[in-house]
Amino acid sequence: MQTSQTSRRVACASLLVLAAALLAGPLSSQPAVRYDPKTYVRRSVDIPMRDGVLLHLEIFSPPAPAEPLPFLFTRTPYGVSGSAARLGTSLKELAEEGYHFVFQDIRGRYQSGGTFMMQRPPRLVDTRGPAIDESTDAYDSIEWLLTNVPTNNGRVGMLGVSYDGWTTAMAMLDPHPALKAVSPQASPADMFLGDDFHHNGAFRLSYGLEYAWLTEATKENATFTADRYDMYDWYLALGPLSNVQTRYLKDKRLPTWTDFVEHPNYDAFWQRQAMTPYLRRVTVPTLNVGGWWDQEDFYGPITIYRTLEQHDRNAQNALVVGPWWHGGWNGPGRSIGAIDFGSETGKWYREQLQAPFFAKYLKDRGAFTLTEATVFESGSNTWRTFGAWPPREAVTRALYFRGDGRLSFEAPTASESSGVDRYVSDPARPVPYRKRPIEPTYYPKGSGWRTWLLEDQRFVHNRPDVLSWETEPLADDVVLAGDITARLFASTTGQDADWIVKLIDVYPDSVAPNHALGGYQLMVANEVFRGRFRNSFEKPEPLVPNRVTPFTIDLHTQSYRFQRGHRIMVQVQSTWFPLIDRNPQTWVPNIFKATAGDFKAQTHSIWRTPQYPSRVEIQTVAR
Ligand code: PG9
Repeated sequence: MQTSQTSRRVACASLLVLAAALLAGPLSSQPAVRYDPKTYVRRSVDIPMRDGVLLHLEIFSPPAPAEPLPFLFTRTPYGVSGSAARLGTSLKELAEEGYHFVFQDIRGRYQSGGTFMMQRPPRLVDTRGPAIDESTDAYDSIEWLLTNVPTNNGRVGMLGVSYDGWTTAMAMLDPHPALKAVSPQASPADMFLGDDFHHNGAFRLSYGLEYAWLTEATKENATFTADRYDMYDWYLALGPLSNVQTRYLKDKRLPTWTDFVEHPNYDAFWQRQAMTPYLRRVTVPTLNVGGWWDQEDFYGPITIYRTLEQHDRNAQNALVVGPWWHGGWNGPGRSIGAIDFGSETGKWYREQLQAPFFAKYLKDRGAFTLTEATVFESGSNTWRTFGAWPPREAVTRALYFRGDGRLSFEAPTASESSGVDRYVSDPARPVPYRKRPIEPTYYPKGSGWRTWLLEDQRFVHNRPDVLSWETEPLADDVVLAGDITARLFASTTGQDADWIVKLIDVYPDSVAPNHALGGYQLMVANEVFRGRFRNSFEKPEPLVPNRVTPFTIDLHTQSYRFQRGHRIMVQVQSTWFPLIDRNPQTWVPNIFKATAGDFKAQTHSIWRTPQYPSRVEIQTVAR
């Protein structure tokens, strides 16, 4: 509580700060006062939303701010109890600058009232009261903050990672007028096409089930447990997806699991939850943040950036992507697993981009200008900036699959008119997506989940059901900067198949000074495509057995320098277990309801002829 003496001191200090700010011009580069994160004072409060539901807030403010401060607001389903510690770690740069930090439990989670709904679609009418969604909850909370928290400057910024990034994006759709800047970080955009729960219609089994359990088994995060350590074995023993309810969940209902089962295609349920239809204008300056090796939501931040970009008349929409796992920018960001990126990229981002971004838009402070695209180029391990992403100057080059496992910038010649490579994909012996044993996604601590995208792919190289094509050692650097697209011509003896394509940097046999990296196969881009969706995600169709069929697979985007002496490799396989559920490879209308007998081994063929030139296209820049 403030005494009248401290109020007078604050008022005097505020006048001095104002005078200093006027003398220094509108954008002075140094904060006038530094705040100590350890001294922030906490206040807990439950505040009413427009439908009367109470949401829980924790507010942290400097004890006697020297000036009216803006708010930084995060809305989360994961509980606000750890928020205080963040002021001294991931939010340290901002806390030193001085903000009112506000953390809120969203509806139905932890200490908030109401009902949790996984990614509540915007403005779904609640028949029992006025329409609410995450956007209105953000709006109502901001309204309350402005009138109930003293010494605020009337401006609010929002930020958060993943679900908290998504609630940030929801708040910007129809923003409160005081919302002046947002940073949605690793926000999902579409759970059927590219984020946590499915990729191109292929179900992310281990993530989907374990996350539904985490958030829906109880009101607070629940630990997913299994009676085996290696989840590869556990999921295989569980059998078809129809056994999840009967053998694991039993009488327990997880609404999200039921939704997976009832919505196997891209129907209205997934479409109304997807973000892009709602992104019709850039409402406030927006710093989109993503990680090149984000194991959960990479499609989301890139898609949100690109969709907003089409409406960005005032250059207020920007992109930052670094060498990070999901949320890795909140840590040091120096390395992932065996791969060292040469500097503390997370710290750099927080100091050089995040803190100046909010200082500019919430405090009119600093000389920061919003750069369109700031991307970390791994390989050379340098930050680069571009006026557009992908860069306007990028050119597309194709890496063709050739005979004898070769990969080449030259297309197949007439003498290769029968070129094909085949493998048997057996759902009973799926390829593990990461090295076994595979721990559950989040627990125990130290699970390989965060780092798996950077694992050495030699653990599956030369398996009979994993095909590889590889270039000669590169004579010059190849600088990937932009999009990557696989164009496969494939056939199968079955009626459905998954195609997993991985673009890989193969290190030279000997690497100095870190000899252990010799021959390392580092995945630079990857994706899965479920064949039944090749013509439509809404209306799947069986594949015609043995008919060569084109598949276009978006491997997303990267900034990566394949260095001279390295090789480029592409691997293709049809299982990635238990990350992706097994495709029965026979026709069933709903794989969630398939029986054990529906799963059959099939022979898949990847064609590499002048007529069917399977390839991976990459966008490159000269240097
Ligand atoms: N990737 C998580 C998530 C976000 C949104 C919906 C479902 C899951 C997360 O880390 O929050």
